[in-house]
Amino acid sequence: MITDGRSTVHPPGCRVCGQPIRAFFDFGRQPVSDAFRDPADRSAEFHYDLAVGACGGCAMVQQSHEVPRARMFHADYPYRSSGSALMRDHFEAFAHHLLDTELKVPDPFVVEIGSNDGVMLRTIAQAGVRHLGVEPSGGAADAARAHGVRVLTEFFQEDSARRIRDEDGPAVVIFSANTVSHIARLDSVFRGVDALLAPNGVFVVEDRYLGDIVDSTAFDQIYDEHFYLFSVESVRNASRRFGFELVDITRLPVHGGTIRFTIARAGARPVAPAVGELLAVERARGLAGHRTLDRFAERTRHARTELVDLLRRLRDQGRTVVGYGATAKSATVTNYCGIGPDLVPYICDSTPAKHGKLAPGSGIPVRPPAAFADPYPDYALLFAWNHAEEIMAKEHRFAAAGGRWIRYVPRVHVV
Ligand code: JHZ
Ligand code: SAH
Ligand code: ZN
Repeated sequence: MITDGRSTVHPPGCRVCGQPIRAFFDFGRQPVSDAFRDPADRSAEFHYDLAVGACGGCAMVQQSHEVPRARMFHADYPYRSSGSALMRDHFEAFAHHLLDTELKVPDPFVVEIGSNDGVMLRTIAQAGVRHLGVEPSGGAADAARAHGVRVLTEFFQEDSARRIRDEDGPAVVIFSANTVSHIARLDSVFRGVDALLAPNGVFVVEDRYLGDIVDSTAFDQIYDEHFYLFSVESVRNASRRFGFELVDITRLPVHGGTIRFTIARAGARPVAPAVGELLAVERARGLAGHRTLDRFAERTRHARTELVDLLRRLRDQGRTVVGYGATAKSATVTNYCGIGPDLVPYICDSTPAKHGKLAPGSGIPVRPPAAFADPYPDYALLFAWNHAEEIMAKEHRFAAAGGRWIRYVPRVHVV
């Protein structure tokens, strides 16, 4: 491992199995995606090289440079899962599902890795079930505590997991959504799960699905926090390496295409047919192969050209364009496409911690949603495309007033 003072560079080998990686895309220098800056902050902005490749041995798609985790996840980490009604409903439904199934045992104990503001665990807490969130970002952890959720403000890793096992006993469910892909040290995660999980317990992991990212050319799902992009093949291989088995999968529509992976100790549970079925589809299409990923890279370059051409044309015609949703994903779009305040003068977003700040790299100011109608722009560039339904319903007056939405997933188009 070499530290160049800006980011950590690893020898060209898979972070899971050590085999060679085939690079398929390099987005160039990128900022930390959730590092919204104070306009008065004159310090140099941290940048790193955002490049992705696929392992020839275990099929894991991963980044070649790792941003130190403390730069991403800290007391001021701004993302709050509960900012979306869709995600609140999604996790509440899943909590009820757990309460009705895995948690119907005497004195169950549930652990969540990356519990954020308690969007899932608040339902578990209300049901009076023993639980613990493990969440390094202090502000998010405090927000969960305000909802009656018990939280440990730490990174989940082998040693914290062992401590939890010693103090609280084994967990029948370890759940983690949109977090395991953020942890480069998967070995430490699996060893921690091994230490903490009950013999017949389940480790349930929800994350973006590589197949959906490729199919919809959702290149903006690639940014610092998403160190890995998971497939059935790569998660099955990683699980096996650490004495576990992928026993079930469920595809879900949230965040533009998610999979819920259910992982158990090897031999503890039967493997559902869905695993082999999607694995066969991945192999038949060569999901982690160079043809598929090179075509994805080509479509990504094409999307950049189309989007920048559209924004320049609109500017030259005197049309106004405002961004909607200061997502982490948007950092890749703005910085890879070179979109700054000249093309998109501000972004409206409902997260209070982002208001009055500048989006990372691009320096585009973030304003509250009230600024959107004051006055309406001619066009709105929907960075939070995964929340399109919720946002378009909230902002229905914009379209009624003649406003148009610009989308870039699955292709650049105006709605
Ligand atoms: P959203 C983050 O990604 C980071 P982001 C992380 N890496 C990840 O994987 C996912 O979350 C889970 C705003 N908004 O969900 C709020 C409105 O303004 O696409 C958010 O800033 N009005 C952990 O940031 C953003 O949009 C609304 O009505 O890409 C949405 O962020 C709604 C619903 C949202 O995640
Ligand atoms: N589960 C929520 C939150 C996702 S945001 C949801 O799906 O919406 C990712 C969260 O993981 C952040 O709150 C971040 O602080 C946390 N996180 C990052 N690394 C972690 C680690 N090693 N252990 C536990 N949480 C971690
Ligand atoms: Zn590998």
